Amino acid sequence: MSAGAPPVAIIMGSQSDWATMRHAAETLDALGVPHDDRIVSAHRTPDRLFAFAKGARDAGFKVIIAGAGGAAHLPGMAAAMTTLPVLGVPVESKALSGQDSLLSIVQMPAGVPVGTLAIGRAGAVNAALLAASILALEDRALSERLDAWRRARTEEVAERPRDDA
Ligand code: RP5
Repeated sequence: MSAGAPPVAIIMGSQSDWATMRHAAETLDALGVPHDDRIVSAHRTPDRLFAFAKGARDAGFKVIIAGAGGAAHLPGMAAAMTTLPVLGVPVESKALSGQDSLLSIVQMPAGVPVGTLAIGRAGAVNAALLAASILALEDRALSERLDAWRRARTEEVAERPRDDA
């Protein structure tokens, strides 16, 4: 298999997860990190998940960001089939506000790690930042873009609150 994939794969259990996971994609875009975004459902497309996770390293991916909601098996199942770093994003569910997603993703047994982020948008953004940090270990230019991104966030914070904000 060729190693031509971008460094980050963003996978999600459903089209409905994209509203959350697009924040990971946009953050990677802002940092100049290419990514491949795919719907890969642990429940509805298990063969697709198997093929993706088993082939991810040979395809050239370096980090996997996996978002899912409810009975959110996707990150854990992906981690079961690859030793690439897997960052899990709990998508906010209607029934339990994402607490089901969070607990499904975070409570992995010892031996199969999933780096679990916060529920929803914050988790998606931070998963992208962590993925970039991992890649920046061996990419000085990306490390400098990450520093600049963080500086820009700091500079956005006003000294005093405004009435019209
Ligand atoms: C999970 O079920 C998906 O990750 C999604 O968050 C949730 C609901 O999926 P849909 O019914 O919207 O396709 O597998």
